[in-house]
Amino acid sequence: MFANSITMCNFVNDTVNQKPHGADKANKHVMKNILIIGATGQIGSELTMNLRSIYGNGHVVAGYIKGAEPKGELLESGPAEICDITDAQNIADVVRKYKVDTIYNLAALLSVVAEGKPLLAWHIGIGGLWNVLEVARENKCAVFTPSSIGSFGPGTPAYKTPQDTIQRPKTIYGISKVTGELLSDYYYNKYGVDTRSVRFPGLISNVTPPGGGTTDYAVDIYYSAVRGEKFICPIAQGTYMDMMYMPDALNACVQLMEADPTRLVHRNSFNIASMSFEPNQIFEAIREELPGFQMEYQVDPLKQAIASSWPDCLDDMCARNEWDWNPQYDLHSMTVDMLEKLSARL
Ligand code: AKB
Repeated sequence: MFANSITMCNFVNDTVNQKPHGADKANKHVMKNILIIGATGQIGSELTMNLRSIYGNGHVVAGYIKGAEPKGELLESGPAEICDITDAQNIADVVRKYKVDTIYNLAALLSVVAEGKPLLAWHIGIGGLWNVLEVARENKCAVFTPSSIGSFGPGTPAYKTPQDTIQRPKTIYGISKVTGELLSDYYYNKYGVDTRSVRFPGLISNVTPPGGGTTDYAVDIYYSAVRGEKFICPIAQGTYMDMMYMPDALNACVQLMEADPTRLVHRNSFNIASMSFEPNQIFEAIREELPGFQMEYQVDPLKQAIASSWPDCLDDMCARNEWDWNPQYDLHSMTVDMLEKLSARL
């Protein structure tokens, strides 16, 4: 399967030192027609609607795979196409049909699921990325591919993790994220493909729940609180991780792709941060709004091992300096909004 998806790509035999073709090196990239691969996932479902509200419904194509078809507003508000990241020809066809200039590559298995299916995680994360980058090179598209706090490992400085530092993750998720960062930089340096990326923390949203991540507890806890249930926490007290509310994450996706390329010293991938907390702190933040809420710890060994290998909090000064990253939500304001939106919906 992996070999197939690679041989479908049409590689160019360039030398290592060839200069980028440069289309995006000096000029500001303008997003006109956008393809989102993985449009029905946790980030994709909200990013698609967000981009449609900015660039116009007809200019944002929701790419999905069989079994994860868009529904409701996502389906009705704009174009949708099957777009399987493991099939380079399929991606190229959609890109040409809609004259796509920007691809958001959001197809991935999250950290816990990836540990159970390492080959599939690599096949989607790296084989798929390679397909996207080749199609982007041939069609002069810009590409956004998220990395993660999972790209760091136990040897990384855990507190205020610098932008450029040790990246020796222990999970296949992290290994594919680091490889993805390097491959994206390679395509920028060698071919001038306008690749950009952020290292997402755990993302918290009241719309589409995540599936199979280490940070999912910080979403699940709100659902338990609103349903009046006791929350069973799989992550140990004292385990700090960076987290972010989805509206800030969506802004990061748009802001970075619109950033002036002449200001970007880094590309793949930027540390971004807005809040860092451990389970007891989010529990207390919820209890301020819902005093009867209860939580008990039943630590999941796999999730805990992954969480313990990740940083406590990232230093995001490069993102702030190079493209004016400036998140709006902290733990309190996110908690108030999450509880209000979930209560209204559930
Ligand atoms: C996960 O937990 O796998 C993701 C991530 C931090 O990349 N949410």
